Amino acid sequence: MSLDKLLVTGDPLILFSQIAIGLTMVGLVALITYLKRWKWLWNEWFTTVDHKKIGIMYIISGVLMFFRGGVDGLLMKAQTSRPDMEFLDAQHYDEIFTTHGVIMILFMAMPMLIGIMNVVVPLQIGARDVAFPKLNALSFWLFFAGAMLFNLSFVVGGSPDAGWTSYFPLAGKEFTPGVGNNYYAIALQIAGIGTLATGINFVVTITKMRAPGLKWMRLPIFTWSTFVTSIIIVAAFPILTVALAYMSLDRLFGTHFFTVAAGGDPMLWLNLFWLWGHPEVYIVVLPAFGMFSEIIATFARKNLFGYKSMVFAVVGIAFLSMLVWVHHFYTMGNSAAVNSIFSLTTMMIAIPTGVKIFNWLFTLRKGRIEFTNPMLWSLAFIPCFTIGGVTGVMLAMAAADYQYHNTMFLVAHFHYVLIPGVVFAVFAAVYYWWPKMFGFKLNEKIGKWHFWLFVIGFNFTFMPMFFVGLDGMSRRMYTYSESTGWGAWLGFSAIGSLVMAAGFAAFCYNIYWSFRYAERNVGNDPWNARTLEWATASPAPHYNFAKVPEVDSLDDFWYKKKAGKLGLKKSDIKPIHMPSNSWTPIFISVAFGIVGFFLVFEWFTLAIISSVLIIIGLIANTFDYDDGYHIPAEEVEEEEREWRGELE
Ligand code: HEM
Ligand SMILES: [Cu+2]
Repeated sequence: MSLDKLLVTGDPLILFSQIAIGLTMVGLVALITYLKRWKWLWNEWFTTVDHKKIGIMYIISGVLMFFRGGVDGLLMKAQTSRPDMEFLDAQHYDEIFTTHGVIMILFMAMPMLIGIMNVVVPLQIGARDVAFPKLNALSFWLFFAGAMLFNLSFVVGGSPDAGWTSYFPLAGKEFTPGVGNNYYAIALQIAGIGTLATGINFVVTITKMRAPGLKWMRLPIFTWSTFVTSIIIVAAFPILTVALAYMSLDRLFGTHFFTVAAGGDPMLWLNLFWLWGHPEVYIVVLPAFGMFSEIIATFARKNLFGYKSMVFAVVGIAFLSMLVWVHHFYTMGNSAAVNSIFSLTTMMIAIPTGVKIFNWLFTLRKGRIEFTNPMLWSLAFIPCFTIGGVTGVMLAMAAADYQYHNTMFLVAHFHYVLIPGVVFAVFAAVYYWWPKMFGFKLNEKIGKWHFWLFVIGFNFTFMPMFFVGLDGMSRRMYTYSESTGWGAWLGFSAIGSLVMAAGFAAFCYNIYWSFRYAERNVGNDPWNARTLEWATASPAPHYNFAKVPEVDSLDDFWYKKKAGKLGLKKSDIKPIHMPSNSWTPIFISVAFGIVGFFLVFEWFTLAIISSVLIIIGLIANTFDYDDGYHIPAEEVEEEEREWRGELE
């Protein structure tokens, strides 16, 4: 393949980005070398198996990907801001909504949420780490390799352009011949393996590693939602694995799983995709429910209303989420009976979700509400998400869906679910758990700017899309004429997206400001919270807890705090066993990335040769007999004294 085919050329926007990406890379390498930080990066981060650091790396990747996906969003909004706009052509618009959708769901929402689970869950259950720390590192690096491979498509070879759903026959070789959709098939596969491993890891961690006395019905609600989410991951991700494997076989090796003329069936892709895809939207939204529940209880200064019904609601939603996938294609020739059944199951999800909304409202009732940043995001979430939910029930009615199907109404609906349900939640969680990660709070004042700009911008952006959608504007439409009358709505919406972007900028500035100037030493429990992660120092020490806590009730930390029973006896401090760092996860994942790259370009000889690297990594891992090390008791004692003062 010649170089001009390999690199995407010809478009000034892309050329500019290529140069910018190149310069950033060179600059980063130079900066790290200049600061002599390579060794530190390798030892402290790249080879770490510590769940907190892995969580932080997930969150950083998520923020970067939010930037990329957000720029995609802004470009689309710019293109549709006026009738007959000539900013992006049709092909370019197709590529952008595809990468936007994929990146936002798989490379922004997923790492953000998995990152927060990683940081918080082991602390919330009083564990020293997850059940399989090295597998956890492998999960992260596989996700990261997949994300980088996917992003490479922007500059090398060309982006996928068949939508984040990549329906066949459009996504097949015949209609989408370039390498773009190969990137989709291979990069999602690599990242997906990582996610599946995360699911397994958290199911085992929460089942087996809870502190003594932490029975199921005493689990903090965020841990519950992580547990249920992990079960959905384990159930749903293998379906994506199979679907992508078929896609790869069709595209790379000429099989015909999805070609009608050769005995295949494109409906097979649709069914497999949404059998994974619908549970996937619950995978990204259930952890958010858990986060909001913790935050609302903390800042209403009350225990969570209806804890048990919350647990049953999460389990109920998870169960139903597996039974609704056909609502994504009511219009594609199912019988009336099939459509009716899936209409019913879909509407049933509104019941447990409604239970949760009322539980949050009752938790707030008569609470002494403190309007901190995490709480503001939680309060904004409730009405915004309800708009998303109610429009979802509208779409659930099969007969009515014939009108809304594939219109901007749908696009507005799922952004009203995903932005409050994922992005608001992630912001709330980042503000809330930031002290546990870094030992200081983010600035509340800059946070208010972030909050108001983002929430107002969000509503301005997406509310008009309901109206143009009802007026018949179809989804993925890159241009429209003056006579439609949509210009004013969409112009307004485009301005809204800029306001939202300003909110995101305020968030980034807040991180910068707080790293430089925020007050340190905020103590172990800066929010006066209720769950176990606040029982240890901020930032949490490497070993999490000097002595594994014992739990006697729901909100145990809260009651022991009130009773002054959180002291640590010197005699309780013993040497602590910890797992060692490992280079194999990052090595294996980079190898996966390289093999993936060759597969994308269908350079099979190179792919086979480089897959030797994966095997070397696996063999090295098998012969790794290192079973960890002990932190001496004196070291633990010293670290505990630092924040507790005297020990008992
Ligand atoms: C940050 C602000 C955002 C803006 C301005 C934005 C804007 C848009 C626009 C204009 C479209 C395409 C509409 C069309 O022509 O069909 C779109 C599609 C989409 N967005 Fe967003 N969006 C944002 C955030 C998000 C987030 C946070 C998520 C998910 C967590 C998300 C997921 C999607 C998906 C899955 C699609 C469908 C892509 C496809 O049709 O294949 N977006 N977005
Ligand atoms: Cu669905």
